[in-house]
Amino acid sequence: MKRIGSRSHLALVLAAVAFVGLSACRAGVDTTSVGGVAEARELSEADVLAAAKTYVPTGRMDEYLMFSSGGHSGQVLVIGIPSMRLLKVIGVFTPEPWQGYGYGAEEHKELMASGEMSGHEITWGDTHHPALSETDGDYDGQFLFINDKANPRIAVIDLRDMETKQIVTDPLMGSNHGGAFVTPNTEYVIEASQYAAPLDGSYASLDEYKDKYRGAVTLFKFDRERGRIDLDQSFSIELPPYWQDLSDAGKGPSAGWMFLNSFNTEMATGGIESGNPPFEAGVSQNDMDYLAIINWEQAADVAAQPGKTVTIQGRRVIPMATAVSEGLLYFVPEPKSPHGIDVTPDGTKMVVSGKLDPHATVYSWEKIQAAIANSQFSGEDEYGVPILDFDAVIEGQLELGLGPLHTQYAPDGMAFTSLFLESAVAKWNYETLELLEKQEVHYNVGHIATAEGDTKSPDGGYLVSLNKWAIDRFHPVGPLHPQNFQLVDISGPEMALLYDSPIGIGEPHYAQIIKADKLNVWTTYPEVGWDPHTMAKAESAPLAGDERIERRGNEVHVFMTAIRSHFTPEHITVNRGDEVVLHITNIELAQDATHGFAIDKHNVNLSLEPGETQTVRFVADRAGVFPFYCTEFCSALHLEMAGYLLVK
Ligand code: K7E
Ligand code: CUA
Repeated sequence: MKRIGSRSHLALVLAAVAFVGLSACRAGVDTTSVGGVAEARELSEADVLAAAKTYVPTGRMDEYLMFSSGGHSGQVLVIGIPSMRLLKVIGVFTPEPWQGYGYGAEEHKELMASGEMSGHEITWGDTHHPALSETDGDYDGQFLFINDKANPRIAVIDLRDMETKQIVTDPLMGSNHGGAFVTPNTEYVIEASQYAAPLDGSYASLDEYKDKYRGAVTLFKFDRERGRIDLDQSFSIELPPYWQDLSDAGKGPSAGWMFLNSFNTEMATGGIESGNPPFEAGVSQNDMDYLAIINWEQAADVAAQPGKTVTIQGRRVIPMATAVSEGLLYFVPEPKSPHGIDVTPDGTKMVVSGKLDPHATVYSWEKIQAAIANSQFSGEDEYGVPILDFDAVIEGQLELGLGPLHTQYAPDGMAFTSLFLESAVAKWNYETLELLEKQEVHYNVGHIATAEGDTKSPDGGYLVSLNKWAIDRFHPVGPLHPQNFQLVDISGPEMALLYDSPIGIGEPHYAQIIKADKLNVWTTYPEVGWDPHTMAKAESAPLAGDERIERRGNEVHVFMTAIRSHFTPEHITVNRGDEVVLHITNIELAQDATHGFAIDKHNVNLSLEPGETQTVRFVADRAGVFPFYCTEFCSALHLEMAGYLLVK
C-alpha cells in the first residue's frame, strides 16, 4: 500500500535525526532541522517516524476516510486517515445547528418526525455501528447506515452530500444492538434486538418473561435506486428472548446467511433489589450461549408467501415456529457471553469472541452447512430451535488474551482482535490459528477498525483502536475524559502505535474505513434549486428573477434567493397570525459559497449550500421587528447580508 513518504525518504529523515542531534546539541535548540526539533521536544526515533507516517501536509489529502459512530451524540464523524483530522460531523438522530439540521427546514422536520417513537419526539441517539453500503462484498462508497441502540432506529446517509436522508423506526424492539450491517449487495440493512421485550409493545410482567418477551431481527429492504429503505418490503423474524449482540452477514460461500450472537440464554430477569442475582451474574451463568445462524435469502422468500407471516405493530414478522419449520434458523453454542461475530473476508469462517472467555472460537462454514444438511444436532432450545453440535462445526480455538471483543481483518489471513480487559489488540492468523503479537492500547478498547476491514478484500495498513478510557493521555478536561482513538500501523511485521486522537464526543462505538477514492462526493449541488431531501431539482425552488412575495389567504409565501452578499427580498412584512412560508435558494454554484439563514427569536437556522433550496414554515405569532441574517461568513459584506421580518 502507498505510504506517506518513501522508505528512502524516511531513512534520510532518521539519518538527519542522528546527525543533527549530535551537531546541534551544544549550540542550543536548532528548530530548523528534524534532529533539533526532535531533541528539543524529546522525541524518539519512533516518535519522528510515527509523525512522518501520519502528517499530511497542507494541500494534500488523506488516503482513507473513517466513518465513526458519534456515540450518544447521535451523529456520525468523518475522519481522515492517517492524519486523524476530523472532517465532518453528520447530523443523524440529533439536531445539528451548523448544518441547520433540525432548525427550521420542513424537509428536516419530516425527517426528524419519521424518527419519532410511540408518538414521542426523540432528539438523541446512541449510535453504535456504521455500515457502508456494499456491492459484491466491497464498500461501494454510496451510502452509510447507522443504528440507534437506545431507540431502535436505522438512518440512511447518502454519501454524495453526506447528509441523512431517512430514519426508520423498529417498533418491535426495546433496543437494538446487532446492527447496522448489510448483506453483500446491500439488499438488506439488518438490525437485531438487544434487551428482549414484548414485540407488540404491550405490558407484560417479568414473571412472564419466557412466554411474552421476545427478541427479533429486522431486515430492512434497501431500494438503492431511491436511496431509501422500503418498509413495505421489509420484515422481521421472531427470536427467543435472549439478548442479541453483534451480528454479521455471510459473504462468498456463506452469502445469503447471517450470524447473530446472543447472550442471556439464561433468560435472567435481574432484580438485585429483591434478592435476585443481578443481571451481570444472572446472564453469565451458562458456559455456552448461542450463535444464531439464519438463512436470510430463504427468509425473504418465506416472508413473501401468503400466510407465513403475522403483522405486529404494522410490521411483517415470521414467527419463530415458522422460522424453525422452514429451516431458516439454527443455533450453535458459543462460549461465554459472546460479543463479536466477524465473518472472515473469504466468507469461510466465523470468528466469535466471548467476553468472559480468553479464546477466539473459529467456526467453519463448510462444517456448519454439513451439520445442517445431516441434522447433526445436539438438541434444541426451549423454543424448539435446533442446536448444531459444537464440536462438529468448529475449526478451532485460539487463546488471545483477556476480554476479547471484536475482530477485524487484513490481507493474508491476518486477524486483529480487541482485548478489552488487557487493553490490547491481538494480531493472529485465522488460517493457521497462531497468535502473532499484541499491541498495548490506552485503554479499554471496544471496537477496532482496519482499512476496508469488513470487506471481502481488506487493505491492511491501518488499524484504529476505539478506546473507552483515556486516563493520563491528555490534559484533564474535567471528570469526563475524552474518548481516545489510537491509530496503529499494521503494515509491517510488528504493530506500531502512531497517533492518539482524542474525541470530545462520546461514546463512539464502531467505525468503518474506506479508501477515499471510492467516494464520489459532490462539492456543490448539481443544479441550482436542488432539494437534498428528494435529491432532485425542486419545482418550487425560487431562481434568480423569480423573487416575490405572494399572499394566499393568510399564508404568505416568500420566494427568496441568496447570493453574495444579499437576500432578495430583504423586507418581509406580514400580519400577526399569518403563516409564513419561506422558499429560499442559494443560487450560487461556487464551491464553499454556503449561506446561512437565521431569524431572530424563531429558532430557525438553515445552511444553504451552493445550489440548495429549503423551505421554512412558521406562524408569525408575535408582533415585532425580527432581523434575519446570513450565519456563514461568506464574503467581505457578509454582515450586510441581512433583512427584516416585520410582523404588524
Ligand atoms: Cu462491542 Cu455496542 Cu459494538 Cu461497543 S459494542 S464495544
Ligand atoms: Cu452569506 Cu454570509
